[in-house]
Order: sequence, then C-alpha cells, then structure tokens
Amino acid sequence: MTDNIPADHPRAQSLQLRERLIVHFREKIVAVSGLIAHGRGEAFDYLLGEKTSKPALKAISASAAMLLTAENAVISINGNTAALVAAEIVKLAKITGSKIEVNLFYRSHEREIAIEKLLKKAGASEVFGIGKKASAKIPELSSERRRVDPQGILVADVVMVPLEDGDRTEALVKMGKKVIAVDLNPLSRTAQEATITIVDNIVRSAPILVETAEKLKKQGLKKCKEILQGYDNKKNLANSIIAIEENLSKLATQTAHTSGEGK
Ligand code: PTJ
Repeated sequence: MTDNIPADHPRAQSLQLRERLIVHFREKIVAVSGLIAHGRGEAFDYLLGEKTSKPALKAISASAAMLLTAENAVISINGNTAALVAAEIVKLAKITGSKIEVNLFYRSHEREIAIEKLLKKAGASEVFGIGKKASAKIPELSSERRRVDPQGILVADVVMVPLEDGDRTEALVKMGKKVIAVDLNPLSRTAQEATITIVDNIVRSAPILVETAEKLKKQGLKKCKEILQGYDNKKNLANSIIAIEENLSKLATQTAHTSGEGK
C-alpha cells in the first residue's frame, strides 16, 4: 500500500494496518476519531501479545453458532470495520444469511455512500441503513447511532457490532436483541454488555469467524445450539482479562531476566 514501510521493519504489519486506516480516512470511510479508536485497539492488542487467545476462539465459535441460528441477523458496519475487513464481513454475511447495515456515530451521507461502495466492491449484494432507509430510531439513544433501518437492525434478533464502544449495545440488549461484540478492550461498555464478546483484533478474528461459520454450517443447527448452551460470556470475558494478565506476567519475567544487560 505504501513504499514508506520496509517489509523487514519489525512492526511492518502494524504500520501497514495504520496506513490502511489513513488511506480509508482520506476516502471518507474512516472518521477522524476512528484513527484514535485504532490506536486504543493497538494498545490493548500489545497487552494481549497480538495473538488470538483461547477465550477469543471460544467466543468466535459461539458467535458463528449464534449467527447461524438467528432468525434475522444483522452485521453493523462502521468506518473502521469497513476499512479493515470488508471482504471477510461480506463472506460471513453470505455464509450465515446475515444482512449488512451501515451504522455510523459520525454519520454523513458522503461517508454512508463511500462505505456502501466499498462493501459492494467487496461483493455485498444489498447494504441496509443508507440515507432515508435509516428511518427508524433505537429508543434511549441520542447519538446518530440511533438511526437504523426498519428492515435491518430494528427487526433483527441478533446484531453484530464490531469495533465500537458506547451506549448502543445496552440499548439493543434492552430491546431484547442478542449482541455480538468484537473489541480488543475487554473493559469497554460494549464488551461488558454484549451477549458474546470476542476480545481480539478484528483483522485476526474475522477470517477465523468465516472459517468457523463455514465448518459449523456443515455440522448443522444441533451442533450450533450445543455450543451456545455451553457458552458463558461473563466467564469467557474474565478469561480474556486473565489472558492479558498471563501475557503481562510472562513479559515481566522475561524483562527481569534481562536485568543488568544494559549496563
Ligand atoms: O465510523 P463511525 O462514525 O461509526 O466512528 C467509529 C468510532 C470511532 C466512533 C467507533 O469506532 C468507536 O466507537 O470508537 P471507540 O469508542 O474508540 O471504540 C472502539 C473500540 O474498538 C475500542 O474499545 C478499541 O479498543 C476497539 N478496537 C479498535 N481497533 C480494533 C478494536 N477492536 C478489535 N479490532 C480492532 N482492530
């Protein structure tokens, strides 16, 4: 994407992701706050050791099962999600029979159209929540996130909300919906309030989610229901926090072993 990042740079992958966000910011897909949100995510990913933890894999499996067993699932897309994983989201929606709806905190028609175009280029046949189609409102919310499509999020039983923190998850849960969050911060309000929380970088978890949904679809609804019955989000969220704790302990031990080397 850019010649400025040498392939052998120790943080090349991370710098390329930043570059992708910047390019999509210039194309009006990512909001300026989306760049800050990405930095927050990066910091938590560092604490996690930049790898998909076992609790994250468990949450991914439960999410695939929930999307496959939903009556009417919707994947909600903001600027960051579109910039990072548009192709994977389109694949996931096709496998699980979910709808895709654009829902923005910093809503503008220019951004809605830019994101819709990106999703369609990635293979989406229909994108909900654009322009006048976002005519319904989520009660109790005053931000632009309250505007939803009456044929999409408003009537959904399961809503996936990647990369957002705020009050929407709580409002959706109060409306009786099940919410799947993808958030590197296990302490965010969204992570804490969701029905299923995947504490992982969406760039790593989205392809795994696609693969898991493909496998589970073949195994059938009974298998999906079994996975959901055995899943406890609060317990899994606690294990995600423990995964950070364990990684930090390991790093502290390694750092202590190098004590005195710099003298
Ligand atoms: O596109 P818009 O207008 O809807 O704006 C998007 C904003 C910036 C408002 C939205 O992304 C947002 O709610 O930002 P927050 O409040 O900073 O929350 C974003 C959450 O996503 C934070 O908890 C981050 O840790 C997390 N996050 C950031 N990047 C990633 C991530 N989680 C998983 N994978 C990432 N790559």
